[in-house]
Amino acid sequence: MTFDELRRLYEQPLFELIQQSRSVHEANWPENEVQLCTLLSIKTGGCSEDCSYCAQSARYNSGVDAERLMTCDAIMERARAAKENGSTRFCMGAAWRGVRAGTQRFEQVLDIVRNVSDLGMEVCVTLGELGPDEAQKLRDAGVTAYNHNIDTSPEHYPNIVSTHTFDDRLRTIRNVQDAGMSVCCGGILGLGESTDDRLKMLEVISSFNPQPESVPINKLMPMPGTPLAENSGVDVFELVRIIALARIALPKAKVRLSAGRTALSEEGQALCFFAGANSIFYGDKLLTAANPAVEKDLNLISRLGLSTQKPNRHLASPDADPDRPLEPACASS
Ligand code: SAM
Ligand code: DTB
Ligand code: SF4
Repeated sequence: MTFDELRRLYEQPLFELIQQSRSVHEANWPENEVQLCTLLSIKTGGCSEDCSYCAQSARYNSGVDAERLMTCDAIMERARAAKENGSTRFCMGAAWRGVRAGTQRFEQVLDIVRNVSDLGMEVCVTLGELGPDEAQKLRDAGVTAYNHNIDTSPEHYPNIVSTHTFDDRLRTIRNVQDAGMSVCCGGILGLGESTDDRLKMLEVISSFNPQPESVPINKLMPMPGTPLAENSGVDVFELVRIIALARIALPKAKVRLSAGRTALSEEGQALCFFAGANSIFYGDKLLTAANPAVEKDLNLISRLGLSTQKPNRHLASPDADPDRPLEPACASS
């Protein structure tokens, strides 16, 4: 969808915009389901990059210490618990600039992915920059979706990050698509961007071919010690408008109401679901920051008469090898 089309939609009164996004939503997602995705930071902190919103950058005194990559066994324990709690997607994040094939840590990640993939949930990872080779190996190991956000408009991006470029992000996304993984790509509201920046971000995301399978919309959680620690919040109706636009511009994508729900009322979240959001991160913690409690989320979903998404076996492991046992042990155990 072009910038001008997005702008025209955006300029309508809120209720008209929501009416349109609701009808796109009903046509494409008649089930009234919310997908529950569990997020786990498998490698926290100490990142070389300078993303000015991120508590995991080694450049800021955010109080988040650098940790080592979690063991495969510890990750499997969390993945099994996530499945038992009703998650249909397990997303693993690492605070790295990127990964390189042939390194020990990449081999460890592949082992982790193979194991998690055999649990039958969708497997998403976000590990930073990927080349074509790394993308292919991740896909072969069982990754269903790769999260790589463009975060904001191409114009605003250099104000937020200096250690890599917007084009670097696009290149990784291309590599992910060429390898046959789904793309999960969204952004953050509250980085000091203008409305036009938000619309340009959606213009870029909706122009991907194929369109992303999921679009996380994060609301900045201002992290102490980062350059954006004092940024002011995002108006809830602005958030709802961007969700509505994402729903219209990407009718088949999961629109994920992502970071920042702890600062949103239940009514605000309900409006986001009504406007087109159909997925959340589920569990008391995001990567380093807080998320609403599991019971609170289940309670809200139930009071709204929504249901939680059933597992999608088709997406669960695109290349699962029928000869491999369902749950092999981690290589290191
Ligand atoms: N290092 C990888 C990368 O940059 O793609 C993966 C991890 S990174 C933390 C994943 C995404 O989390 C970022 O692209 C950003 O959209 C989101 N994020 C990080 N910190 C945030 C914050 N303080 N508030 C809202 N979203 C945040
Ligand atoms: C995404 O767009 N949001 C998630 C996930 N992808 C990896 C991360 C949110 C991070 C929030 C800040 C934190 O926990 O440090
Ligand atoms: Fe590193 Fe990702 Fe955080 Fe940027 S957003 S500092 S690349 S972990």
